[in-house]
Amino acid sequence: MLRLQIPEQLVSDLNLAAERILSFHSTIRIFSHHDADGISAASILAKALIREDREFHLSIVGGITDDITEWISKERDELVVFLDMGSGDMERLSSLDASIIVLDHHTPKEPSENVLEINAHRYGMEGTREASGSSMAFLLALAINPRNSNLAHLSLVGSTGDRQHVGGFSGLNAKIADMGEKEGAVSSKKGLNLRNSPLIHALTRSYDPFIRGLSGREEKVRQLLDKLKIDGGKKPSELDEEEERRLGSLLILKLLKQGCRPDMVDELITTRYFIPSLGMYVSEMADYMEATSKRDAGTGVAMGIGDEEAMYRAKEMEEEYSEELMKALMTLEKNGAREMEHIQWFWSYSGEVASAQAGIGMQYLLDQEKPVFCLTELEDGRMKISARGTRYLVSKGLDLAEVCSAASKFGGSGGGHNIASGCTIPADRRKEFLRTADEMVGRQIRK
Ligand SMILES: [Mn+2]
Repeated sequence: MLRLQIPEQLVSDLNLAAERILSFHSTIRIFSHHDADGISAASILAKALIREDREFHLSIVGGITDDITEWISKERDELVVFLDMGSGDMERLSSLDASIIVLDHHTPKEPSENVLEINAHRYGMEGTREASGSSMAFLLALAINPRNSNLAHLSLVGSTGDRQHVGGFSGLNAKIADMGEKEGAVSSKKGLNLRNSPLIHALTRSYDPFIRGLSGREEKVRQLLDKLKIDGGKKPSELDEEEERRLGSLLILKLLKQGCRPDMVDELITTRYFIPSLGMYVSEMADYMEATSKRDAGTGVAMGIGDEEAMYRAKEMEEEYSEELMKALMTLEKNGAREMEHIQWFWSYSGEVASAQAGIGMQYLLDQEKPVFCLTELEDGRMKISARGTRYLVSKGLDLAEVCSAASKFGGSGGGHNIASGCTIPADRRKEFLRTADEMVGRQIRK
């Protein structure tokens, strides 16, 4: 534990949580968030508990709803752990008659005496960038048993799912990456940020980075590789230095031309973490996790725990998911977003890929001076909104968690991180909400 050099208060809170878990001899109830980070966090804790021969009941959920709190009361769950969520619902959780542990990295609200809340922000860490739900779960796993250090790769998978790898891991994530390398759970090397499949496929299916006029278009990719005299059957890791340089410089040029910010362009050639035991990159596994979060979260957890068959199923899900996402991104590439004074927004027609479409669109396709709001209509008359900014906009004062929290004024609810946040509102309040968001962002960025 101390090998990681984390604040003493955090160590003692983690030890307290670990003690509560290890001294509890009935079924532990776990709820985790249904995204790549939440599923990775769940796999880490599940694996740690399996190793201790403990019983648990795990659910992957979208958020803490009344159904969940009622369920906990009805089932008389005595020990409940929330992963990658909970800090936004402290009031609701503190009224429950159970021992509750929250491991989170979202912007915290008021603390509660009844809940053991271990939130990265409360220990001087920048939870948006330096620590994910998975890093917090990994710390707990270490407190449960130091041998869980060999799960470090899952922690990095979760952090990557929350896009904390952009610009290189920092803070707690960097410490975990170091530990993972020492343990042999990961190895790192600088290289092109593409999937490790034949270049024709890797470039055609590349959405992060999304390269205008190239991503999603196999014929264009072929032409480009012919021009560069590079064999499209080679994987990125098989390129010699000269080929990598030739391809890399051309892609960098394209990204600059399409208006990407330099920090995003730098991401094209970056430190890549490989998981030797699984034969895949951390970023690939994060993509698999993301796909399972949309299709079958149980498969993601099983993959995280180490089920080989689940890994194949997750790979299939990722193929389908990335195809859907590519279509959505190409639509955004063609149509762009609608501009307001301080924000931009667009409709997404696929709820499954909407948040990824917003995040990637923001980074590679849209106006870099305004955050984007992506709107999806839900079946029940409500509307889901995903808001995404950039680090550059956050450095100018943008706080999308504050903006999305304003959904409560319109009969909705929301919150999240300064750079990425979400909310749901009644569909008929859309215009009012967007107007309010536009004003709020204008005020934040002017400050
Ligand atoms: Mn998270």
